[in-house]
Amino acid sequence: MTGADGNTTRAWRMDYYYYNAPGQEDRLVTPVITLGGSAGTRLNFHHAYKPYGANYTDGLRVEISADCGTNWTTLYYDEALALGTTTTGSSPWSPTAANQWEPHEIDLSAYDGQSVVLRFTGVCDYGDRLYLDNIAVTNSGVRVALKLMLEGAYDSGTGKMRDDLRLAGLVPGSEPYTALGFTQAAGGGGEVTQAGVTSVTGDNAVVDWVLVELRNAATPATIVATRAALLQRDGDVVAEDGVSPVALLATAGSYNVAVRHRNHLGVMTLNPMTLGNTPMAIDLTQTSTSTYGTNARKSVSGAFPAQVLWAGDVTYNGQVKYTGGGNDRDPVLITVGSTTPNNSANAYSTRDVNLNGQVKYTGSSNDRDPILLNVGSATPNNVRSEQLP
Ligand SMILES: [Ca+2]
Ligand SMILES: [Ca+2]
Ligand SMILES: [Ca+2]
Repeated sequence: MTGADGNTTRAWRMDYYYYNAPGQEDRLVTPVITLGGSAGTRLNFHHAYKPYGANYTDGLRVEISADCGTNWTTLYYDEALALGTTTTGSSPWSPTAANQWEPHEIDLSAYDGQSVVLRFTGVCDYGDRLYLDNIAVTNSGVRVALKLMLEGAYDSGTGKMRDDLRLAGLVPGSEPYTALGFTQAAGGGGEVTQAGVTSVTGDNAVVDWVLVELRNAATPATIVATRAALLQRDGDVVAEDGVSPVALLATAGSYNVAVRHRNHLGVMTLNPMTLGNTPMAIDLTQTSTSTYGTNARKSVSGAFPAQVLWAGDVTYNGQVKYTGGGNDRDPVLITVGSTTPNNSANAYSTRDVNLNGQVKYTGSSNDRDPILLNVGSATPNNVRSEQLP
């Protein structure tokens, strides 16, 4: 037969001309497809069908399931004359020209980041032959393979971050940034971890959520697209499946890439980068990766020296501040109790500066000292500002 590109092709066929079992449904079901690391996902396919008449209601239904087949949502359904792609040709029919195929493009953006199953169901009514071809699921996002270290969790003796939050079962299944008031754009926000992701141990264990941003190259204060993502112990920033590079919903082009954290100062690449569907590696732990502003990252020495994001912005207002109004120290004390400064509280909180799952004001591994350290121990009234436009 002739395919949608005008060349000879082979295709899925339901032979309703010879198949006399009205109401019978036959299905083509895909394996589980992960849309982790996919943005602006599209389903494309072609179908071809010559109606036998209005009374022969052969049908085609396309459905999607985000829960492994328990519930299905219809993406497309047509039958009889409406399903037809031609009126010419004899029965039993097969396509003889490219224009006898109808192209479909269905927006699956609502399923970005999830795992889905698709199924194509032919509904028999003893009419004429139905054909299906060129099924494709595509990721139309811009992709980045980011790497970064958060000071609060970083161990320069091992070159990895601690995953204390995960070990304590504190990493939330849904991204925390929307609720904290961070700006979202182009479909960012509402990301949810796929099943089992926070059970992974070792170098790829989840440390916390971060927020990735694409900034307009000409006016980098403008946030074009965002995506909340997961940070692994070895610094890789990955999508909701815990594996894939992050995809953002934007057209291929030039962007500055910024990354934010709920109690660390965010950073942005100094130079715009040409981004597309092939993941662009951006390693923010390296001095050689230039960042916007002055001292945007902290240099940590040790067996594994690295550039890390500054810890201590408990109030996530873009400033690390130890004294005076709106400082980052008082909220830590308030959490443990103003009259009980030696207490501690187990929580997933921006007041847990060192990301160990515990808010603590005094004693070893407290969350107050790192704030002072980052404004300068001898200059407690200083303020350290986030270097973002
Ligand atoms: Ca990794
Ligand atoms: Ca602050
Ligand atoms: Ca802590």
